[in-house]
Amino acid sequence: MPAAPKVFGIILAGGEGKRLMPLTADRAKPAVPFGGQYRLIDFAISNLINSGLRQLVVLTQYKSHSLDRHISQTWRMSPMLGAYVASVPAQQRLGKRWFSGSADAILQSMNLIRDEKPDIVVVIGADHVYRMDFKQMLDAHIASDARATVAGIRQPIGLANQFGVIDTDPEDPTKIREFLEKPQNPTGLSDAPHEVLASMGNYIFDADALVEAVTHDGELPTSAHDMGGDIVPYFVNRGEAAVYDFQRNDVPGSTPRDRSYWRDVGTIESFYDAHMDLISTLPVFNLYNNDWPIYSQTFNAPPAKFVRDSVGRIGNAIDSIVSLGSVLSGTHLEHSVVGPWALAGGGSTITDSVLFDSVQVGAGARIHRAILDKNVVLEPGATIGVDRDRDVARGFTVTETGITVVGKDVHVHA
Ligand code: ADQ
Repeated sequence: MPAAPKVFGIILAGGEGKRLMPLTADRAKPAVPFGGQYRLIDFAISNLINSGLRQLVVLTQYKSHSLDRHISQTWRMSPMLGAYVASVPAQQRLGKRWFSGSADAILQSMNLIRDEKPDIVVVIGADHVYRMDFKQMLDAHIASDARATVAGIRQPIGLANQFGVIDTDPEDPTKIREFLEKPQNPTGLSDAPHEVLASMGNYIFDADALVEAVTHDGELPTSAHDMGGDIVPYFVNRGEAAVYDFQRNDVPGSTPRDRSYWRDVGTIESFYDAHMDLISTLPVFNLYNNDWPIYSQTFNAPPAKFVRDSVGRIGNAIDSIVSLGSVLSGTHLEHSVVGPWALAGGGSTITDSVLFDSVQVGAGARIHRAILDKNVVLEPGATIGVDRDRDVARGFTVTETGITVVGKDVHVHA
């Protein structure tokens, strides 16, 4: 490995995100808005840019229009300086088929690796909320003799069936002895039986080893061509896989509370909970850490404004984030995240909720424990999240824990 290896980043952004429906009805999961002004993919890209990577491709496939637009508008870098974030759609380079899995997405994009000739390839997912200094993981990978390194984090054993579960070698705890993708009956850790070591879906490979692995995998008719299900086990079986302990990672400016914060926001519940993490008084995930900025699209919008309504009613706002362009008139806003360009009328109440861009809340309307997608309009006096049965009867998604989700462009009658 050269003293200053050339590192290339691949962001896998082609997943459907079925469990986030209806928020993914019209957009790829990495393009789902988060925290008012961000999209989920901004966390992955910000982490890589802050870690010093400058050549990044985003592999897209499913409903990628809004994701492509976001990447081209947000992540312009100078190709003249050799720095770029390029969105690469599935191109059917190996015949008339879309990507059949995340490893196939890499196989079909092999021309990018050939063109750049990197020494190391970082492959990460695009649908987690976290801060991570990949430089620290790169240093660990280079210092080891592994050809593949998987980032790992402890998670409750009850969630093991959503993750790849890592079993390390007792003699050398950096070495992966066994890797089971989404096991039904996992064994807990010896020092913490109620936890497993989960793969974060972030990998570092020696470039030649990755090319070999995905090429070999592409020839196997029975493979699902999945990074977690097939490529990681390939390296584990050859004794060439290491684990990088994310809990060791420490980005500048993090606090003891948000250090090692990582959330898989694959379900409505976890997506909602991650929003609530942003707005607690001492945030569990701190958006105000300028030492490790999370970048997003900058757009021209006036500051958020809080005024009384036309008949002089006074509103208030607490424990909330309100994005640019929003005007709240005589609204009671509590424990909520409000996206750009919201308009809320007199006497309206918004509590424990998440609003994407351009939501309009009529006078006297009430929103509680709900997620409202872009352009949702509530007529004056309309309610969401107040009567579960009525929400279900109106065709809205209501989760087991009672979060109501209203899809894009829906007009909610009183
Ligand atoms: P999952 O998230 O279930 O588990 P997957 O659905 O393959 O795995 O998604 C991983 C990433 O790849 C996502 O960013 C997704 O958008 C992207 N992706 C999926 N299919 C793709 C395709 N055809 N083309 C391009 N991109 C695609 C994975 C690992 C587990 C690990 C969890 C951590 O398999 O081992 O524990 O991530 O969340």
